[in-house]
Amino acid sequence: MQLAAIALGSNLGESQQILEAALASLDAMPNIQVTARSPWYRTAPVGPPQPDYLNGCALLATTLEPEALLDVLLATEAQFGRVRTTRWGARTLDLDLLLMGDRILDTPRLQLPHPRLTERAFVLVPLAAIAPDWVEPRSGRAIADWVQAVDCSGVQQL
Ligand code: A4P
Ligand code: MG
Repeated sequence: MQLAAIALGSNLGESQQILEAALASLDAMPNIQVTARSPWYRTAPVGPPQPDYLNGCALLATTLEPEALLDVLLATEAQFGRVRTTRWGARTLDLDLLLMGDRILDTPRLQLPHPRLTERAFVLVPLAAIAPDWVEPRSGRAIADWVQAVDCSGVQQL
């Protein structure tokens, strides 16, 4: 078993229902258990002008290898109607793999830890709510430290 941290986001459609359904769908898989989940947060969009997002994070216990877990996340996005248009554009469901144990991976398909994890309040605030002591392995600094280094004013708990 490995522990993985994922980020969930949506800013199109019935976002809260979509996020809840995505978590339930992941938890229903035989090789994944959702062991912790953050509250949902309304967040100001980063990138091009678009509606506010709902964001949250969850911890998954899984026997899957990172690449296989990414496949599950991409399939779950597709199941909930994600259509890729512009990079950083509006989406019904975005699932990012943030951390998996202390693994570091740099392949074209998968970078671990997620390369923008330490810059983004919409990821760090929910992650700090459930995993403040998790050490980001590239930097050696805990999530609780990273969240103090970003501007969290655009992130409001529902
Ligand atoms: N990929 C590589 N590493 C990873 C990883 N650790 N987790 C590859 C997930 N995917 C990873 O992703 C493109 C490809 O990245 C995947 O197929 C996978 O092979 P994508 O989800 O299609 O692309 P994207 O999400 O449009 O682009 P990108 O650069 O991943 O955007 P982000 O970083 O996900 O940002 N503002 C607010 N407030 N809240 C948000 O949630 N999200 C974004 C998207 C922009 N602004 C936002 C939010
Ligand atoms: Mg993404």
